[in-house]
Amino acid sequence: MTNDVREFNFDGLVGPSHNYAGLSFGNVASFNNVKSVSNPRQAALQGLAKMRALSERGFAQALLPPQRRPDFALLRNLGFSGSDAEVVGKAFREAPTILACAYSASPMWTANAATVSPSADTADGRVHFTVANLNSKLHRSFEHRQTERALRAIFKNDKHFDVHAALPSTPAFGDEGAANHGRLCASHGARGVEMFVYGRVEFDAAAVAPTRYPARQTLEASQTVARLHGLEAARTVYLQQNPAVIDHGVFHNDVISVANGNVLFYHQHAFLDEAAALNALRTAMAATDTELVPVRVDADKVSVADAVSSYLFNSQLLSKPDGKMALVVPQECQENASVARYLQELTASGGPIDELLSFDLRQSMRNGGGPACLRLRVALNGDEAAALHQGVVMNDALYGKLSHWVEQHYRDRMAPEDLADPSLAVEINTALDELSRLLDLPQLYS
Ligand code: SUG
Repeated sequence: MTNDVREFNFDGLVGPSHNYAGLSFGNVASFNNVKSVSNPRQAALQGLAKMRALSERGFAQALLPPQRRPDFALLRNLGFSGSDAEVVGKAFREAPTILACAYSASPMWTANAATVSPSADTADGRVHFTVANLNSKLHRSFEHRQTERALRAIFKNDKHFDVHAALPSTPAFGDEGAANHGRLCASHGARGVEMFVYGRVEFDAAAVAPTRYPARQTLEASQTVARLHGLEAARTVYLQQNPAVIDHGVFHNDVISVANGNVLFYHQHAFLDEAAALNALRTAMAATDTELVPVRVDADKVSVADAVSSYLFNSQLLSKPDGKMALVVPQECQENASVARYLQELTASGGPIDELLSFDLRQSMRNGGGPACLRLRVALNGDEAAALHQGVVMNDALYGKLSHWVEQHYRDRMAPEDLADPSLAVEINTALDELSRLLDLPQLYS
C-alpha cells in the first residue's frame, strides 16, 4: 500500500500563555523581542487560519494540543513551595526567568516535538516517533513528558505506531526532533532517504562546532534516533550543519533548508561541506531509484542574514496533486526585497516549486517560529490514517469549535508581569480541560 499515502501536517495549537521571554539564546528573534507584549489570542488564531487554509486546499492537516502551563512540577522541583498561587508568587519574585520557562508556550513549535519515520522506511513497517528531549533550553527541556503523552494518545495503536521516549537528557544526546531531519523520496509512500542534520559531535573533540551560539543537535542523538526507528544504513544520511550559520542565528536546520519529495531547497551555506552533502544524498537516493533535485539559493541572491530574518527556508514545501510543489512562507518573506524578488524568480523558473502561499504568523515569528516550526510531518497510509485519533484532524467543524474556544479563553495581551497573576494558571486549566473534551482526548492532561 503506497499510493494512498498522504503527508499529514500536525500543527501546534498555540497555548494560552504565549509570551516573549527571550529564553532562546542563539535564536535572534526570541532575543530581539524579549519582554515585549504578546497577544496569545491572535497567535492561536493565526495558527488556526494557516491550518484551515491548508486543509481547505486539500492538504492533510491535524493538530497537536498545547501543554498545561505553568509546569508546576518544574517549579516545585526547583524549590518553590506552597499552594499553586504561592509557588507562582515566589518564583516571580525570586526567579522570574524560571517562571517564564515554566509558562512557555514553546510546544507550539511541533517540528521540535519528535522525529518521525514513516512505515515505508522502518524495519518493522510501523511509523516510529522519537520524542525530542530539547535539553539545550530549560523552557523546552520538560516538554517531552507531555509530548510523549499526547503522541501516545493520538497514535494509540501498536500495530501501526511506535512512540519512543526522549533520549537521555544529557549534552551528548541533544535532540531537537524533526527540525533537523528531512526525507527525500519519489513520493510520500515510497521508501525514502532520511537526512539527519547535526550541529556538533560530542564524542569527537576534533569535530568543528559553532563558537558564538550553541549547536543544539548532536550526531550521537541523530544516530540513536535512526537506530531506534530501524532505518537502513544505506538510506540514512548524516550531514553536519555549517557552524558559521549557526553563529548567525540558524539554530535549527529548518531555518536554512527544507526537503520534500525529491527536492532539497537549501541555502548555499547550509552545510559544512555542500558538495559532500549532495554526493551523500545522491548516493543514498540511488538506492531508491530517485534522482535528487537540488534547488540551491546562492548567497548573492539571499544572504544568510536575510534568510534568518525572513525565514525563507522555514517554509513548508508541499506536494500538489499535479506533481508540482507549493511553498508556504511567512509574510515576512514578501516584506524583504531580495527574498521577494528571489521568490518571484523561483516560481516563474519552470522548476518544481510553482506556487507561493503566504501567511501572517507574526506572533509566532517574533519568537523565531515560522510555518515549518509550527508543524510536524507524519506521512501515513490509509490504514495508519484511520488508526490515528480522529478528533485532532482539521476540518471546518473543528476549526469553528477551536476558534470559538480561543476567543472565549485566551487573553489578547500578555506582558512579562502578567505571569505573576495567580488567576492565569486557573484560567489555563479551565481552558485546557475544555479542550481535551472538545478533542475527545480525556487522557491528555490527567
Ligand atoms: O526553540 N523559540 C523556539 C523556536 C523554535 C523554532 N522551531 C524550529 N525552528 N523548528 C526555540 O528557540 C522562544 C521562547 C521565548 O523566548 O519566549 C523559543 O523558544
